[in-house]
Amino acid sequence: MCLLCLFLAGFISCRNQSPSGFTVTAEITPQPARVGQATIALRVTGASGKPVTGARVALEGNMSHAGMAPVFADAAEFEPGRYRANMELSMAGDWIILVHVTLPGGEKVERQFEVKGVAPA
Ligand SMILES: [Cu+2]
Repeated sequence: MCLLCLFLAGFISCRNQSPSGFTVTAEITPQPARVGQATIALRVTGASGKPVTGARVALEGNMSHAGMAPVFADAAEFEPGRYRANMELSMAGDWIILVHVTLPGGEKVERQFEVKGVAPA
């Protein structure tokens, strides 16, 4: 459940705080988002803002309407605690991106953020 999603000039930020302070912040380019390939960069931090390294991060894109197959993408770590994936946004409209994180210890955490108003190509 997304507690606070902010949409700020070229920056989509979603902070979901769990008791352990686990946070995922997402940034999507291009801005504004449009149909086609998007790059999603994620910053994963744990308690006290420490980067979470060595996690497995998989993305699942769903649209807000029913009857459409989800789009999947795996994110690769390119800097400590920062992960990046390319995702094909195949339709204009509102998307919800689920972030499945498997921590190095095997614990699974899920976060989500919204990408609203993806424009036609
Ligand atoms: Cu759709």
